[in-house]
Amino acid sequence: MSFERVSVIGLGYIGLPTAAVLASRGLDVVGVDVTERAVNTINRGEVHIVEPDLDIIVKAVVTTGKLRATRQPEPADAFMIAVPTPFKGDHEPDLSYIRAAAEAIAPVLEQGNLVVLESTSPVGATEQLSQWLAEFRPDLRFPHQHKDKPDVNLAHCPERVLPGHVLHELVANDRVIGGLTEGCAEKAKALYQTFVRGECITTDARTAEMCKLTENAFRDVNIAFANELSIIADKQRINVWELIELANRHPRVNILNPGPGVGGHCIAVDPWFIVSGAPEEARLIHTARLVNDGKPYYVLQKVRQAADQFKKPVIACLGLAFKADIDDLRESPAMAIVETLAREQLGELLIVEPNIDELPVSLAEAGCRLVALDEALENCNTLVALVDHKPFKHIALSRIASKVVIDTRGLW
Ligand code: SAJ
Repeated sequence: MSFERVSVIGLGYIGLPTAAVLASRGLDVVGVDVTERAVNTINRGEVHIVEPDLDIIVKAVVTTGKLRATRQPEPADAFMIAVPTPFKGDHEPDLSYIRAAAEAIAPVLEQGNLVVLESTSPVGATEQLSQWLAEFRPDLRFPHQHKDKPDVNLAHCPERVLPGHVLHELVANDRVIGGLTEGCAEKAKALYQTFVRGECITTDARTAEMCKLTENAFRDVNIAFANELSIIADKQRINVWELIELANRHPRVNILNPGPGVGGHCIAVDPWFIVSGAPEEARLIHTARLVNDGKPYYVLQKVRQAADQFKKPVIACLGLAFKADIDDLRESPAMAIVETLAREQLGELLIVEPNIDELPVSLAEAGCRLVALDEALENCNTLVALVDHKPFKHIALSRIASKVVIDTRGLW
């Protein structure tokens, strides 16, 4: 199967880099997004998200006319769906964005098309997508009904790129491609081989769905181990960083890093999809989520105890992002901690976040100040390290010796 025109539905952190890379390989790419601002920004050759080098490649492919954004889906050979899959209040997966994408592309689907679901999804979502498409287009044969020669081919190929390294990992990582039929998987493999240098391995859709969830749950469980260990070590008056460094000298031990909690929209979300699919069985995965979600409360308790020692606590909070050296504050445990401190009015809050120019409204309105690192170090009596951004690693120990320090990332 050859692909000349590909449509990417959802131009966010995954969709836009994917669209740009496909376009840079010479394919005609039509990006579709419901947000007018995103569409207009991209059509000017600019980007609405922060990711190293993405601006350069988007500018290049928009200038050559290989990438174009629109709000209205158009016919194409293949459709790649990269929309959010958040969870609802009860941690049940919310597939409404996938359903909306299905409804949007259904009118332009044609015989011979390929539809790939890239969004991280619970087991069964690709089949559900096939059912939705069939409802919208009863005139076409879909693979959940017709295993032999469906009119439209459907596969799941979960994204697995690390924010901050997306353009490299999009091309270099191996891809797991799960088809609703073997033919669907082979057709999707042909699409990915146009831009992936890693290996493209085919399987069925359910295994591919579970594979992505497994990768992120594996990391979550391992971080939970480190986070639990940090609390135990604290109680036993042991330095957890030294402890982990020593334990990791064993040839078969590799403990991850404790932190203030797990953030982002992947690791803290995807394990819940496993739990909701097998609530009785997923005991360890469920507990790991609770351990990681509980860590910010432990950090808060430490800060309260520290602030209690001062008549006028001046608390410097280093970092707001959900992890090091990015500007993404969404689902960030550091943000949650600082917001609670601000609400409780424990003292003066000095925030240092070198990757943003302005504090989020919730913090600005609560009277927090965004300051430079030097100013925070000069004026604070309590120092809380929440993110291991590069500039924080170079702080001279003599500058913090007289402060009460809560180092959640093992910076010093
Ligand atoms: N974290 C720790 N300790 C560690 C490692 C991470 O506390 O030792 C925290 C981070 O500070 C952050 C959170 O975990 O708050 C998640 O960060 P991350 O770097 O582990 O992962 P993400 O969310 O940026 O990206 C993950 C990646 N998945 C895996 O590494 C298995 C990425 O490959 C996926 O594509 C991405 O999720 C996704 O989109 O699903």
